[in-house]
Amino acid sequence: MAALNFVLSVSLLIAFGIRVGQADCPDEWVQYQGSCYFFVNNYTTWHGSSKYCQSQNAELVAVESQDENDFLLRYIHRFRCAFNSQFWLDATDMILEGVWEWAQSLEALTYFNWGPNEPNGQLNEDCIVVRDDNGEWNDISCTDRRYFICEKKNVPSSCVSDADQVIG
Ligand SMILES: [Ca+2]
Ligand SMILES: [Ca+2]
Repeated sequence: MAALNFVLSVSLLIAFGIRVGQADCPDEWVQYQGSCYFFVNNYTTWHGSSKYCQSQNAELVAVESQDENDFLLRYIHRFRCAFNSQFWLDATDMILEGVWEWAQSLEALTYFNWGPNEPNGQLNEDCIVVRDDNGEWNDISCTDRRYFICEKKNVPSSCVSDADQVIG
């Protein structure tokens, strides 16, 4: 009996462990390393993009590593026909020129992927887009229109949504 209990506990732990590791993304969102991403097929300003993401309980994408930049670029290339354009990031230097922060957290950027001679916009270019062809970044005017990607960070695991279903 004790042995059976042990086997059951281990099985439950393994099942639980596997489920905890999985993120649960809404339909049409893509999961990558603890975040869900939504590639929005809508061409608008940085503020408009940011507002839209917030309406989805998300933020404009914060790209914090080469890994994440590479993932986004791979995805953009897969859907090249739908998204033949650059994408807004959540970063801005509108508060203090030359000091780039993520708008959502106000944390300073630690990873950059500037293209050659960027950023070059000074006070006229306070928002960042990622290029769809090579993933390099460019500062441009926040009132320009571009496509964008929303990101939900630290999304709840499947077991949480399962629990919700049981309670609900
Ligand atoms: Ca600027
Ligand atoms: Ca620029």
